[in-house]
Amino acid sequence: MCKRVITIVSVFMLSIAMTFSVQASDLDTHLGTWGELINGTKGIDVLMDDFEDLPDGESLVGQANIEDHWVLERGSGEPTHNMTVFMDGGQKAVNFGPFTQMVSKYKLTNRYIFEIEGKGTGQCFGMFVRTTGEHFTIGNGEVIAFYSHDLSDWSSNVHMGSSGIFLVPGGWGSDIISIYVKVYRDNLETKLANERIDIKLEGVDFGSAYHKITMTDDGSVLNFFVDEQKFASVEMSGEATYPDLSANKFFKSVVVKDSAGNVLRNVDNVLLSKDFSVPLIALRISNYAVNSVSLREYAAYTEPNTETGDNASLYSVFALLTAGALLSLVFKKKLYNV
Ligand SMILES: [Ca+2]
Repeated sequence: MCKRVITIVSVFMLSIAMTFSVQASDLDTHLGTWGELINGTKGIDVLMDDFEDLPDGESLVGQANIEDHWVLERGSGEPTHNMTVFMDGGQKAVNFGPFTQMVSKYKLTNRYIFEIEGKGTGQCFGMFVRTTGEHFTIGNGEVIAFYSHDLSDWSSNVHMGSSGIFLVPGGWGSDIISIYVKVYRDNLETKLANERIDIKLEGVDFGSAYHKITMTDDGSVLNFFVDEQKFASVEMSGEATYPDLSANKFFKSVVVKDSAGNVLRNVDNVLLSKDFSVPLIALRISNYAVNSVSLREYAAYTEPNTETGDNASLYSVFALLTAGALLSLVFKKKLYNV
């Protein structure tokens, strides 16, 4: 009887442990070392909008609670240039039409998470971090917004934007997410070019359902997730300036790695802002649906307090010794009946 109860309890405990081990996502594990959310430059700890309070069919442009935190910009000349609220499966999302962008008003210097729930397979939707927020004026006098073609290579539609690193979900296959690194190329009149790294994700279809796409940034390493599973990291280092494009500082190079830590690409002369990051989303052509967008800031990174860790270890050892002493007393009493 007693043995059966112990077996049942053991199986129950084991199944709980297994359930929790399965549920701990890569993102949860990653953020486990990040500490507390803070009241960042926004004055609130979570800047999140699921668009559910906005009127169906209306543009984001003119919505005060959106424009308090985001700069909404559109190309001119076509009525399709819009960001329009629509009902999608019982929830409200925003359809980003051609030549639109939604740019954070904040230059982030703390650690932060930039996250969207998005759906679409257009080649020209980009989710950017580590931009300077500037529209560069390139050699031929063209001003390059983030929804603009950067004129580097007309063989691909996705070469958009001025600075930063951006993700294009589904653009090169419904189960592929592409990482684009903006780079400076002195031999080009436009100076702007891109390095593209495609990553295939098993079981993901960016066109048929909303997927959570997360970019985390601690100031030196970026981590990228789809549905909380990590698919890449980017290590940023060095410093460079390109006075013909910007007065801001940039990292010199990045190393892009897969989720297992294997190096996928080393990229030099990158245009990733060094001193701050302006996150944004932009669409050049086609359409893309965004169900929610959020920015969360965390305190600046500090080394873990190892003294606390040592104390915790000591407490554990003390607890084990105490438990051992109690058990030996119980057994002693049983065996020798003292
Ligand atoms: Ca929504």
